[in-house]
Amino acid sequence: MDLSKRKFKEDFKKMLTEVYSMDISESETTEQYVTLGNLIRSYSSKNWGRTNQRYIEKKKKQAYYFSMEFLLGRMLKSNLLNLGILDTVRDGLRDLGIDLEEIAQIEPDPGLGNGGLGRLAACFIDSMATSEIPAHGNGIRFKYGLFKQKFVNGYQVELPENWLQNGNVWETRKMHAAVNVRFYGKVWLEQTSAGVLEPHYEDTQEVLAVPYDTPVVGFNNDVINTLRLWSAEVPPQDDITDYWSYIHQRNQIESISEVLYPDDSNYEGRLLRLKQEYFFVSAGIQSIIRHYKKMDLSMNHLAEKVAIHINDTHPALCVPELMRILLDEEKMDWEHAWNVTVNVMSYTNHTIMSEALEKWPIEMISTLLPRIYQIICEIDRRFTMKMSTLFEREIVERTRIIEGGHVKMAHMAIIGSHSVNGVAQLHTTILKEKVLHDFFLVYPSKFNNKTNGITQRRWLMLANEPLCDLINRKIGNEWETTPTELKMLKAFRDDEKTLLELAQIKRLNKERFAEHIKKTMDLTINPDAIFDVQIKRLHAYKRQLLNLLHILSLYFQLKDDPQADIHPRVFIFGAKAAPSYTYAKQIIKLINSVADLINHDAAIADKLKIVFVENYGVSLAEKIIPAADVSEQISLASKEASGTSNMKLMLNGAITLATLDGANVEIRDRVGEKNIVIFGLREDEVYQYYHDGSYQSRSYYENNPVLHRVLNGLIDGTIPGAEAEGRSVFDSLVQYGDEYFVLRDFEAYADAQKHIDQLYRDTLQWQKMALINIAGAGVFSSDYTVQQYASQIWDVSSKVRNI
Ligand code: GPQ
Repeated sequence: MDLSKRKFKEDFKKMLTEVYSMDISESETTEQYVTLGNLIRSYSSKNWGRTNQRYIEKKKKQAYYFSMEFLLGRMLKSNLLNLGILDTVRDGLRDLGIDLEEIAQIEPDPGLGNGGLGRLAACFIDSMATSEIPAHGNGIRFKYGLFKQKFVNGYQVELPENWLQNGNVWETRKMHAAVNVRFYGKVWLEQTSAGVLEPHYEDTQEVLAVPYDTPVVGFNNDVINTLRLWSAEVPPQDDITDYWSYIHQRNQIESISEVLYPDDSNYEGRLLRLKQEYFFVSAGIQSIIRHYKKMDLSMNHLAEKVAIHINDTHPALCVPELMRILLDEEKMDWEHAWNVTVNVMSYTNHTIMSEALEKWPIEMISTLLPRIYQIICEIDRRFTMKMSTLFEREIVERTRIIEGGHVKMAHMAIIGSHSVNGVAQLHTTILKEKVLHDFFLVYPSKFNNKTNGITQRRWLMLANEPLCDLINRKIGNEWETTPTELKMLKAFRDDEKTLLELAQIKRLNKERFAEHIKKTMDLTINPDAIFDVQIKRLHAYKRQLLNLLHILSLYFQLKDDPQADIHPRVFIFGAKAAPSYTYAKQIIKLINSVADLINHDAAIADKLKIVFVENYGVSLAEKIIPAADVSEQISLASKEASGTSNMKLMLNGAITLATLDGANVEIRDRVGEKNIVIFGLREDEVYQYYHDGSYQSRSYYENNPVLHRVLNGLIDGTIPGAEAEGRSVFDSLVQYGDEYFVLRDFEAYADAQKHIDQLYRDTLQWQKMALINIAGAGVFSSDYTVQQYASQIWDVSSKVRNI
């Protein structure tokens, strides 16, 4: 948008008076933040309205991304950037004696997600608006986001994250768009005079779903889409007979949108979670249908105007819910309704880990959602009937929805969608050949790959301004809208001046991060050390343990030989563990205890340091990633569906140290083997081990002296304060089979780390690698990913840029 500095300053002062009756000298940062937020909203409101109007007038097909999680991160600077007024506002504020950075820090970081899955949804909505795709987010307005993590004596402690405490400047409550969602009760079908079956309900519980809309601003294009998050409330009642039972009922209802479940890649079969799933699914679909009806088209044409995306299985009830509306409310017959539903729905799978698969007990679904359960049964009946004529009995039994007393949500999502995608090439191949092979036989053409992506706006333009400036000086800014243009940087691969500038920027970012660590943790780290980063949820398959065992081996090496030729390292961890995930929490404690030991060992000095940041989340990631030299992507091959921190880190010039898992494979293909460090078992080797059952972790303990010493270190008192955790980890690795092949990959990992150490010593060579990584990161822009969803899955328009 066009905005002069003079106009901005006037507007800002005026808004401050309107909202707070204050002038600048009286105002504090909080007031300045709210004022700026309001101003941005008022700047965007015209285009928000216009975007919606345009969609309606042109009867555009629109896509709705249904996701339990949207891990947005702070929005102030991102909105300013996308509106094209970041510099103007920064300058204007400076004139007024206000520091934009300071204001930006005031904003709570909305943690409405656990990790990669939720962050992907946030990158996608940013990219959808930027790519001019008529597409919106649909989710839950959790009152409490993901817990705040504290370390107490090295243990993770969870505190509530009350992010709405001081209000939320970005959202608008839309009472007129509220809908009712029905739970519990009895349902029966009666034939009407017209001969159709009509459901009748008794004793249901009605919940009012109230939407809060947040603008999703496209980058420099006047497009503003909507993120609609639903809040659960009690429907208005004017005949409260029993006050206390009303209060009880109110609390119960409001608890639906109270808190995000903190489990990542893990199914926790609680009733409240099922309520949450149906709540935002039903509210979202009802509101889509309401909107569709304004176009005055027959329901038979719904799939020509609406696409609904099921992000993981959490919103899989979209399938029976749309069926319910088409059958019961729109009086469509089953075949037509089913045809419409399948054409509307598409589904993304995000993991092959079996513990993540949602299977709801029949008992629970049929009690909470009796009508939905009837419909699921009918979908299952028709599926098994049809498939029995085409496939072997075993295949039908393995693919049906209702089995063993449970409703299998992934099966429902696959059967009810026209598209099923994985999130990286390797992941999609494993789905087709292994995990979902039966379904691949049944529906080969439904399967497709959409490799994940990240938004270069948040993860480069905002997080790393110095690097962004350098890139713009070298190759111009076309990459901002056509990210593959970053490849032009390759022309500078042998240009010493550029490489030294790159080194200087990294050094600056590392100094900044070191200052932050000094301030927040009172820990001194040396910016000349290699900053080696592993930031992701704590999960056994991600193998933070492999990293830790290697750190211990370096520690022992330095204890034996203080002169050992090891380049100084700072190992940086950021990770939350699900509160009920005991093993993950033990690993957190162990890392913290090892950090204590090493960081306070005067003999080690600054040769080794461990920084485990508390409460890792989007805002911390924005500080860590620009300062990273090494990107740890060391999951057991086949287990990480894609990974996305790998993409953010390469975009910021970190060198990837990785197994051939998830999108690491595609990163290697982009940058070439010389510009990435690969180690460890490959996916086929892992499956071979599963097949022949020959893995004996104990033999690695017994036969590798370094590993032997390190593992003994876990149980011989070397690590004060973590005796129980050390024992538990030791046992899991040595006694109980080492499920994720940590010991098997240890030697290869240690060698790879040695290689990194050597490479880092040659600054120019290292920076050349970094430059090639940055230049190759463009394809991993979520702009391209969503453009592919738009054209290949949703069939909605977009402004496609050349890849
Ligand atoms: N992912 Cl199933 C999550 O973050 N949470 C989940 O519950 C599941 C998957 C991740 C997955 O582990 C990463 O490999 C992906 O990059 C990410 O989803 C986005 O697809």
